[in-house]
Amino acid sequence: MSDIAIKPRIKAETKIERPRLYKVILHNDDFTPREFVVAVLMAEFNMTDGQAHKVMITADRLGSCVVGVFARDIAETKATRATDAGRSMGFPLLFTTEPEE
Ligand code: NFA
Repeated sequence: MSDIAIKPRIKAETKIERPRLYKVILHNDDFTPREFVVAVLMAEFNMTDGQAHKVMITADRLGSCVVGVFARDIAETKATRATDAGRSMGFPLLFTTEPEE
């Protein structure tokens, strides 16, 4: 008989879920100047003038627009910084985050 003991092992299955991504959403308002919204989008979200214009116009027409999708902490930091940029100028500009489905 063999001296090698074989221990049965049950390997625990560890399901690793990839971290959720978060949308940053730009909300329309009646006061923030269009060009200011575009400037904030370019500065905080590294958009070109053309990309920023499209997002700004979409939010203006529909009420809101997804600006981009990021890891949670990055989405929250960008939304906060962009909202604060408006507030610092007295504008009600608002960016929020929400998890992707
Ligand atoms: N609705 C604003 C205006 O006409 C522009 C705006 C667009 C503000 C998108 C906020 C978001 N001055």
